Amino acid sequence: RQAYFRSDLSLLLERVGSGKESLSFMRRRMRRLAAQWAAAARRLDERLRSQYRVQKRILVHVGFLTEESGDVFSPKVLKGGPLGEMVQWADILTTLHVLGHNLKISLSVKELQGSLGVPPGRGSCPLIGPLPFDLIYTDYHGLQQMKQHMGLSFRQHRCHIRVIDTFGTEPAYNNEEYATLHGYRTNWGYWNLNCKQYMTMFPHTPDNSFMGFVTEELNQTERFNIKRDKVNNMAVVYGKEASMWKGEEKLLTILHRYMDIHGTVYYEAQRPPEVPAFVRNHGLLPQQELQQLLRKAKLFLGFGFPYEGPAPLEAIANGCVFLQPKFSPPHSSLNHEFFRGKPTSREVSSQHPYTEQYIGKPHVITVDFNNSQEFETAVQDILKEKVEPFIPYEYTCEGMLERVNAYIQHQVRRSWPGNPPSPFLQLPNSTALIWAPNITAPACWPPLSGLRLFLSPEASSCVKTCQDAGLICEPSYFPFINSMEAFNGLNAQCESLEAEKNHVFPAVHVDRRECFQQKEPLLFSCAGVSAKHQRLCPCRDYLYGQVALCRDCL
Ligand code: U2F
Repeated sequence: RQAYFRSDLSLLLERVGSGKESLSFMRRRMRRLAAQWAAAARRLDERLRSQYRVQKRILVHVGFLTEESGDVFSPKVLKGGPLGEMVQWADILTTLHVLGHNLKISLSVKELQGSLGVPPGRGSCPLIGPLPFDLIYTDYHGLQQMKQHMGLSFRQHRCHIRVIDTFGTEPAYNNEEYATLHGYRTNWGYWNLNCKQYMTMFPHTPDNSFMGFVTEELNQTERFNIKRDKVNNMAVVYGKEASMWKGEEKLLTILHRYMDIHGTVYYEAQRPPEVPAFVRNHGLLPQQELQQLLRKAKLFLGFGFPYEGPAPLEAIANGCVFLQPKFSPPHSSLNHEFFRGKPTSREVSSQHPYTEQYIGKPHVITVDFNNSQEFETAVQDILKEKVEPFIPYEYTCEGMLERVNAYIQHQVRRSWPGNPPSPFLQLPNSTALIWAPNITAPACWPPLSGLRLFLSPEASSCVKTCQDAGLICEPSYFPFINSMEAFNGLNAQCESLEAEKNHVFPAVHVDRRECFQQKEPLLFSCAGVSAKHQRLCPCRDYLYGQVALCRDCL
């Protein structure tokens, strides 16, 4: 059956239900953004008219909101707890609904069992017959619950699962055997999925798929009003909990010399939060009122936590400059409590690396907050600068619909690792290789026409190598470049060739000129890095403002 765009959200709102603060928050968000989604759907529908889009049967099982997982988030919705996950799930559900798919929502293990056809009272009864869904979106909690309740059929059906995973999962952590043998085993990882099945909140590593969320867009009148009403010396501090402001009195005092400072810190009537007296604290605001505050403010100031949330994008979308601390050394699961145990070694270079790397100046200023002079100069510069509201296309409704639609229609098993041949062509005056255009490329998505192959410098990941070439690493291409031909084409001067399980392979040992192929397809990794190896890196182009998609991807 064909999928048709939907602009009416009432059926979705009904299905989400209420009864929990988290669900009410999500429904409020869906309602508020309804017109924006409808307009985006119209535009994308126009553009994709010629495409036949298959309607999929989709189960969405939101594990972290189930009572069985403890649901620690819902009671904190109105008390300054994390809302980023709720923002994202609301937007995922809306995207799937608007794209016209056949959606079932599950918020408890009982509903999950009902949806999967597991008879009640039979905890780990295997699914009988085929899976009644083409795709299942869940999170790590949900994955655990599914494994428990699908029994043996979990293995058989796991390629249909997509895991919403805020911070991402790297291949070395995902492969159980390798993680166990090499110290990458964490509480979350080792599910042996294809890493593209993990879908992140920001495009952290191309090893995973970038799911994202949306940011509220402005119409012409709102843009005009923002220009008219901006208060040049008004700052809002990022942080719903007083703990996020702790130890920052010195910087706040400096900022206060130049600007009026506002906050949205949650507090209980009898216990006002511990923020300096000169701060105007509004208490935790409904999302809509926070938007209004950001429309007036010139500066949105982060003190380092929370990491990688939606709020800086909202601030930038409303014409604020986001000022944030640089982390030196970067924070990661190796040196920071918050990331410890997360299945990634990614180095977080600032509070919000996405805004630092993909947006940058004049919207985002990243400085060393230990250097108060640097901080003060940044504030002075911001006061002088005029900044327009900005949203990267991938964080608009249209961008999210476009991306998720491409995943749903194209990201199928055949585009995932196998062992095909690899005919290459050297690009003139370049160190890169491309797929020979006269040779029929095997079916792959993203299409192989986008492939550019590089040999990384030593101690450089493929994420970095591709980035330095203005491209992005594409893990789906790894199986096509895991060959002697690829090494030869890049003039790697191999003394020998062996196949081993290692998350930096295919690669060349820098001293011994030994070349290594990858033996375990699940270990193909863009993120992997080794001081002793030069890696073979498959890169591709990407659309401006839509890093998940290549030029020929749509
Ligand atoms: C992130 O979670 P947070 O919820 O802490 O992220 P924020 O960026 O602070 O805010 C999320 C939403 O909260 C809203 C705001 C954002 O969309 O509009 N909000 C509000 O409604 N009222 C207010 O007064 C202030 C904010 C991240 F998203 C999670 O994935 C991480 O787990 C967490 C920790 O790093 O950070």
